[in-house]
Amino acid sequence: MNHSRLSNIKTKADDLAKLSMDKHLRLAVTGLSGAGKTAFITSLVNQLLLGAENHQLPLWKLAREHGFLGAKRSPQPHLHLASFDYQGGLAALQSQPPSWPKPTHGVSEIRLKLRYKPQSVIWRKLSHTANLTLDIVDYPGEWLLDLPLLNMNYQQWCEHINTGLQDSRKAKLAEHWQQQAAHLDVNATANETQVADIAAAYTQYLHDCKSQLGMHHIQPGRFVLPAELAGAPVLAFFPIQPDLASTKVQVKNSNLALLTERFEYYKEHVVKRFYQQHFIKFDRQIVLVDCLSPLNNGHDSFCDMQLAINQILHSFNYGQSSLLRRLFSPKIDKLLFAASKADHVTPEQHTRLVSLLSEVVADGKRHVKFEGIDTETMALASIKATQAGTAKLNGVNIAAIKGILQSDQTTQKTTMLFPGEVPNRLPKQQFWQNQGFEFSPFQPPACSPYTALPHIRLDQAIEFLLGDKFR
Ligand SMILES: Nc1nc2c(ncn2[C@@H]2O[C@H](COP(=O)(O)OP(=O)(O)OP(=O)(O)O)[C@@H](O)[C@H]2O)c(=O)[nH]1
Ligand SMILES: [Mg+2]
Repeated sequence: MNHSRLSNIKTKADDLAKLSMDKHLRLAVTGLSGAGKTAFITSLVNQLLLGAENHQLPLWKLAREHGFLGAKRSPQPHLHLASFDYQGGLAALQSQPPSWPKPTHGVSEIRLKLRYKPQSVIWRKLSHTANLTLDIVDYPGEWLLDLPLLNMNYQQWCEHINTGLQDSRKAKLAEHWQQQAAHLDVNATANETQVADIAAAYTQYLHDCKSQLGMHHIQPGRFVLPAELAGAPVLAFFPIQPDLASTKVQVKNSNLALLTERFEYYKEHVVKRFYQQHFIKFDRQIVLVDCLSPLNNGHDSFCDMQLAINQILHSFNYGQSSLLRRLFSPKIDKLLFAASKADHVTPEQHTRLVSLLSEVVADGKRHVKFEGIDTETMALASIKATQAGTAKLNGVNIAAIKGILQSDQTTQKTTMLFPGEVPNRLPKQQFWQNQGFEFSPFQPPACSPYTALPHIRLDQAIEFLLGDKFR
């Protein structure tokens, strides 16, 4: 064989090796509003960008064995989307006093290219280094709650909202909107102004449910965080009494026809588009659940969080799939359930937090396991804001946490506290009557540009979510 043919074959083999060494992974970071998605993404990106210099990742095998060479930001795939504001989040964390990255108001994405030494001997023979492209999308948690709407028609949605009003506290907040809605003649010719006014009252009701009751079940989610849809007629609808909402007997051009049409338009053009653009193409998923804030807010808030998170899990695509099938119809094949903000409780309570989370997500987990996918449950803190220590109570040493409470931002006073015992099972009503839980938000830690953000088990999460990709 002549020299040029040999080198040609070698180039082709190198190209082939390069092709198979360049892997791609889309990570779904899922969670209700305030669960800690943006903090997780910020910390994950930070840990990866600090590369081989980051010595805070002992539970990630690749980093432990010096196989991780580093990461860089790459141009994101969708040019019409905002870029994830990593720099903004980091600047907030590094400011004096430090503050948390801002709540999310729209979709953004970030792409990282990770370079590593392949772990398997065979791959290493083909190439000394390989790349993994990692895509992550951030979005407001509220928008996720709209996914279950895709399986409902207008009347079913009215029934769903009506059932929720059996909760007396919600019913109280709904009074103003319902009084206004009672004056609407559903069969009269559509009156856009009246419909817009009632929709505004319904939107206010959703805001009140969120701020006063700590409820997550805010539907439609765009009503509270409309982004570019603010003021658009697609957000001017609301649920009515289910018996009046039949989609079969509708007078043409009536108020009912208008409400139904807007509901369907919202599903088709807002929810489905969001879903198709961002939610059907994932390979791995982390579901972040803040179990602690609802423990503060009471029984109804806790049940509402549980229902919301389990409903959402039915909206994703799960299942094992071959390499070829993954190219055309990717499915999530590994899912991590993570109890976020674990730095709010003392370390020996993390096992209780994990047991609690397992019960919270039991329904969704059954659904996912049925598809044969690999799941794990853990407690983590993306950005660790407290230190574990001990405090003396009545002469006895008890485990405690210490940090600067968000409420002490001006004085910067350090507080040592024991937040209460995390229940290891789904708590009953009595939990809030007898014991309760004192969850107080902490200021983030003082962060330096030269060291990675402090965390709890973020490396274990990386190992589970990405570990097998580095073979
Ligand atoms: N102590 C502690 N607090 C955290 C951590 N992660 C998030 N938080 C707190 O939770 C708040 C909400 O976190 P985000 O990351 O903004 O939550 P999100 O899921 O992105 O919320 P949306 O954007 O509203 O959907 C933060 O502002 C912090 O107060 C953590 O690891 N430790
Ligand atoms: Mg966010």
